[in-house]
Amino acid sequence: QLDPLPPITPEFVSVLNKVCEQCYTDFAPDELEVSVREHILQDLETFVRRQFAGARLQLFGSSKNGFGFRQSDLDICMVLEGQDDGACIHIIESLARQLKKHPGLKNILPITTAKVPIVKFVHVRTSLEGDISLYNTLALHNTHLLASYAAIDRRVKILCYVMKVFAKMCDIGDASRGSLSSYAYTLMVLFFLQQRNPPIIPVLQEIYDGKKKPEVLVDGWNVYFFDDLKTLPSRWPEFGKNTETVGELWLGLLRFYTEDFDFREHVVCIRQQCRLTTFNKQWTSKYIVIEDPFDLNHNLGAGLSRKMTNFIMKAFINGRTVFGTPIKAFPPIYPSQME
Ligand code: 3AT
Ligand code: MG
Repeated sequence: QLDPLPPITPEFVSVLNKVCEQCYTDFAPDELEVSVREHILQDLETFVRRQFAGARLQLFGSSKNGFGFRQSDLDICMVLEGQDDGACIHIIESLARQLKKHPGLKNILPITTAKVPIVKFVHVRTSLEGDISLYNTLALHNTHLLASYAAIDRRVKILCYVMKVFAKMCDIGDASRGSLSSYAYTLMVLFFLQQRNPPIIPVLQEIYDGKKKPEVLVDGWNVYFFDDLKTLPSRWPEFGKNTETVGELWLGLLRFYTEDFDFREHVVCIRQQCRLTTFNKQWTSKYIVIEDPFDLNHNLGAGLSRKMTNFIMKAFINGRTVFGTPIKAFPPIYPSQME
């Protein structure tokens, strides 16, 4: 038998809110750290241009999406003006050779076998890890999408930090070791906030003038979303209606993914309000299905093994006990029961 748990009193919620807030204040970079990242980027661009005259470097990922940690890696996208994305591997190899000559960098490692070829490096003075990818244009757009959601409501930002801290502490947040990426967990938080009643955030990809959604094609996918956030209050009737605290929302999120959300049937999908099913997507043999908001063929959960899925679900279930709302019955939607 477990020790009796504290009741969910107003005091308890107040402590929980503080803990959530603290995930943000303890881990978010300050202005100086943000400007250091920009500085490193500028320096790298100048250096790279010695060999690749038309090169343009841009930060993306958590350096730009509003959910960065002090020690988050530097995700950099390189574009060569006047050239398309052919000969990627060749460019990555020659970029790596050039970066080896940069005195401020170490551990240069080209990775040309991955879906997105990259050069990894470590910035000596700050010990920040970084990678440069080529023509990773969709990632620039999904970064901007996440940044827009983060800018709508402070609770979005805080909850995404809580989720990332939780994922790191439970060791379920490293895609290179078979679990899910930070990006995937962020999508899970955003989806939950869209499904809340009343919702905290809208579906930005579904707000537009006229009958037809505008088409902005990148790599064959429509990357349109509503980003004129100043006018959102007049465009979205639900704006500001939800008054829950971050602590309540965190408990709500743990409950949502252990009790309400049916992983067998449904897809974590932030591009539409209407529920999308694994059957619609023909992704029924997968355990946790998270659809990329732009690249609709991309399931962020595709690499999960059955064992890892259970490990992740157990982290959520244990999370409920840790945060004082243990699950009463074994969840009927537990992915391992899916076979
Ligand atoms: P960290 O703070 O670095 O953990 P992050 O959001 O920067 O969080 P990553 O460094 O793993 O996450 O990824 C950098 C960006 O690359 C985030 C997203 O724009 C893109 N990205 C990452 N994983 C995927 C994926 N599986 N599919 C599509 N885009 C991805
Ligand atoms: Mg990153």
